[in-house]
Amino acid sequence: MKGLSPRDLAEVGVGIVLGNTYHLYLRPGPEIVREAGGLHGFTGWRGPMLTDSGGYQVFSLAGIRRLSEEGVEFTSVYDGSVHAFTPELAVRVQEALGADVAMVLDECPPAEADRAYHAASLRRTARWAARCKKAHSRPDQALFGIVQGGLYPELREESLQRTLELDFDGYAVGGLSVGEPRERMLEVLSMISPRLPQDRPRYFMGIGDPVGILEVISLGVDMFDCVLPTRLARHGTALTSEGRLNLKNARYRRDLGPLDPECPCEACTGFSRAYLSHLMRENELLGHRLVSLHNVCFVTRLCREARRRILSGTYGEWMRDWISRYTAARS
Ligand code: PRF
Ligand code: ZN
Repeated sequence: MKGLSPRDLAEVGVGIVLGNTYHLYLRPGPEIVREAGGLHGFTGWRGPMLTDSGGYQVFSLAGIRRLSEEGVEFTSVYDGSVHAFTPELAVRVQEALGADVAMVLDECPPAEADRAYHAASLRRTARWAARCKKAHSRPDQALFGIVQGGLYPELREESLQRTLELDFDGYAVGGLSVGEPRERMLEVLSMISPRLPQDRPRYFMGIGDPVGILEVISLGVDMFDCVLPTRLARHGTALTSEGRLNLKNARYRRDLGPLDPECPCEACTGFSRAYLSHLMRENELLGHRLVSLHNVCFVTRLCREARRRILSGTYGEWMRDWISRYTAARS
């Protein structure tokens, strides 16, 4: 987590941390992590961890690449060196990293890919998923499958069936939140989600804005991940119950009130908006850290409240009110 220590994360109640196979494979390399006792030993975060397979990063970050039945060849974002991932290697690396949950190697096709591309891609992803499952050997690590198929209901259906057949410990929905309209995303999710087994976690890959989080939860999603809370923070944007607040805005330069009066985090209880605004304008590390801590605290509290509302049977109503407050224009 950029800028935050395991103690920070524990303090705001974070439940799980994600690591990226792509980045950790390139630097520092899986052997160094394994020798340190896996990601838990290496990072000092003792709570649950998940690693994404590297599939998404290869397709979203890499320059030149070659895609074949065997796997995917890509260039490092760090030094341009050429590497290749196969399903077997993605599993071997994730076993060395030692997170509690590993993901299959998949292809997340670009938003503009056509139907024929998606059809061929999801079938290859399904064959890769079978190879991942076969290669996976750590009984103390869960392995999740990933449903692809773009925005095509019949392709999602095919991907869903092929993924379910392989019997994973949990199921992710990939290939969404890649630039398509929200309604389309929710339509596809609402068709997949009810068909996923009740007793396995459902993971929506790559969503982190508060409204999106609440919407996918309403469709049965249990887990999600995104860099958004910390990335926004480094640009001076705080998440609050009344929407996004840009601390670099001139109106906060003399605002001695707390960032978010409802938030118990260190940024909100120990500092004023004026000081945080100053830190952000000066690009100070402390500003990045405090706003990152706040945004992670905000999302974590939101999820805790969502869980409470689900249990008390008031989720739908609460979500509608919450979203209208969050999206009403800041005065
Ligand atoms: N696949 C993997 N990781 C992902 C995605 C995916 O499709 C997405 C798509 N939103 C985010 N992260 N492996
Ligand atoms: Zn806060």
